Amino acid sequence: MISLRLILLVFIISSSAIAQKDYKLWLQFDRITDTRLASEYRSRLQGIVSFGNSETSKIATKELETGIFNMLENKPDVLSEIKGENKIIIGSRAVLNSEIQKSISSDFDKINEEGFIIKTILFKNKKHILITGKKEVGVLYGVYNFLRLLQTNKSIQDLNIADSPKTNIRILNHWDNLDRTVERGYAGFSLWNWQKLPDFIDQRYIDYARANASVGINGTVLTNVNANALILTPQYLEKVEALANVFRPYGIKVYLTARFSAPIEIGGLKTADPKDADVSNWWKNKAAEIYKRIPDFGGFLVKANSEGQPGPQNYGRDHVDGANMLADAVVPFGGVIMWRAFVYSEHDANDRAKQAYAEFQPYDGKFRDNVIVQVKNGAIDFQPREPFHPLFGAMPRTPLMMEFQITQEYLGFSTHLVYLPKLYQEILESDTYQKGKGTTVAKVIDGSLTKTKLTGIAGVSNIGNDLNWTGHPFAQANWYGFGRLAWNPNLDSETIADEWLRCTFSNQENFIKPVKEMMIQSREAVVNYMTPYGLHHIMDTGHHYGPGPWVSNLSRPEWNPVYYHKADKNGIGFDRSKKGTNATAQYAPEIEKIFDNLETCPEKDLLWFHHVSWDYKLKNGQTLWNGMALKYQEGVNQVKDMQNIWNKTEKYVDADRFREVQMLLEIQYKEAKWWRDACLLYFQQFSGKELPKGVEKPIETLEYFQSLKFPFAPGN
Ligand code: BDP
Repeated sequence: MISLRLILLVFIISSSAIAQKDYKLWLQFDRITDTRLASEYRSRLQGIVSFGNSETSKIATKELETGIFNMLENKPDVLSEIKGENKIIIGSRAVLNSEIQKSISSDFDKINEEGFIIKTILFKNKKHILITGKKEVGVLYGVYNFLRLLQTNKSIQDLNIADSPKTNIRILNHWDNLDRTVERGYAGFSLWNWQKLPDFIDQRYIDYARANASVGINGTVLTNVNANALILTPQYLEKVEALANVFRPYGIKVYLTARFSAPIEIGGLKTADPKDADVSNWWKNKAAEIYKRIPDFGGFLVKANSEGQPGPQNYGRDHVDGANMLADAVVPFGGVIMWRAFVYSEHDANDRAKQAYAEFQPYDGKFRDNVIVQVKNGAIDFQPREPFHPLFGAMPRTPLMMEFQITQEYLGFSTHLVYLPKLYQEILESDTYQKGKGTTVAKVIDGSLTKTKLTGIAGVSNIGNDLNWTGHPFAQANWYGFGRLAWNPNLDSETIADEWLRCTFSNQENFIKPVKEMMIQSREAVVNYMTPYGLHHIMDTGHHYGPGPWVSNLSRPEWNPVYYHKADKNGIGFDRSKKGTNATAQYAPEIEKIFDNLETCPEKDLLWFHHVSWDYKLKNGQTLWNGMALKYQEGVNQVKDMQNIWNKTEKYVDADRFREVQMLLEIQYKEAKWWRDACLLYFQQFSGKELPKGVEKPIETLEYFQSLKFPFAPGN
């Protein structure tokens, strides 16, 4: 009996330990094992002097205290004045000791309102480390960045760091429904427990805010873009207010999605016409009601006249009318409207990729100052690879914000290890040529090109109530990396992977080097085994799980994979060149020329822009058919490589996460083969050619793959 209890106890303890490791994300603050370094840190961190007593500054102090304690097993004293040497001094400019404030006053010129300074200073001839910012939240960001120096084993000898976020709105978009299901969510249910709010504050809300603040995310849209008007009723606003109160000290503003027809659905009006005075008044009153509860409410995110959502076009008005009407409602309170450009119409089957540009580009310069147009990274829909969205090069007089998808709707859900910052970086680095060479997407969205004040990056969240937040332990890196790139769109994704690995797992070089390699290659792997050479949107219908290049029976043409790959006897690919839909003309002439010409079009985007014959000679000398088949195989091989790398990491990683990732990689390997076989068997019907040497023969038939059905695939 006793031994059974003991076993149970051990089980409980060990399973909560599993939860803890995974749960703690990149904020593990593991003991520093390098003894020389640890003792050096200890000698320099002999106490904390904290100026200021706001909620935010209390959090900053606590983070420093516990972070240092966990990493160095040394509880630093929290002191009320600066005595002796080697203290960490924290506080915003306004509350700092006046002597220190004066001595570093010119450093404040280097940062913006949310920036921070970490600097080794002399105070009364003694060395200390100062962490400061213009605002309290800057101090908090500084603290997390300082802790990251320790987590990644960096020197803290002579520090002189001044850093600021390059964009204003760094925001997660939660596609969370009020019933707690998450559209395209693969990590459980929504974190927001609406039923228990506002009175029950789940510790997870705090941990969520903390994780976001640690990478500089400063906004969250709580609700799905396919919006429910009920969130705007007092019953729910009270709950939203409770969340806003939790997030505020972490520098995070709350935003909501606005259902355009809300004035009818919850307001009792007959219309939602943006030009109707009652409608605009209804929104003005609604905004006032929200701001009364939540003075720092961020504003609204709107999906209008897209995929069946209501919008201004229902009343013969346009996007500008709709966005500006809402903008006027929130402007007295400092709110913004994030108006999405993700539109495509059932009345125009010509080329979906052209539609957002066609609809939005003519509105350039017509939106109010507090409107920012939110554009997906590519012109179709969050595919494993897309060329950058042409709108980024075409609306110089309109603030544009980036929308990335962090949740892996089209990239294997939360079972595939795909390191997305690599994809994000590819887009951010793309040259739009808007104002000549070097006008990258990053420069468009950080405002450095157009000098716009309103800038932002949104990420469609991959977070749910799974113990490990994101379903796959490595999907945590996508949340982390999104935050880091939102802070600075010019950061390098490999550096971010390095940081994340050290903070999340281990500083051992023998672990970091291969695993970083594995993360970097994972993005190309998924492109190869799903959609090589510019193929896109050939996922199975509705849920988008697994391959479905054969799907052709959906009511709207552009919902069918066959619309996108256009495979026939002559070849494969979507001709978007001048000879085809002329989508290439939506890019600046320098880019248009490159994409338009089969010879100069990058091969990675080949079938995105061209319909190419099966015998077309690729740069490596292979025919397109052979090259494509070999790419599918390469993707499978790359997953095998990833498995081999991971299998050697056992001694660096806790047993639970090791095993978890190992099992997930096994699924990924199985599914990569599924993708390869299903796609090649299907396309082979058109090419009529044998598989080249080096490509494994499928074991199943095409009919088998076509028969697979997943009625309960998650996120749908
Ligand atoms: C598509 C998703 C759909 C979203 C839509 C959007 O399949 O669930 O509602 O994007 O971004 O990719 O609005």
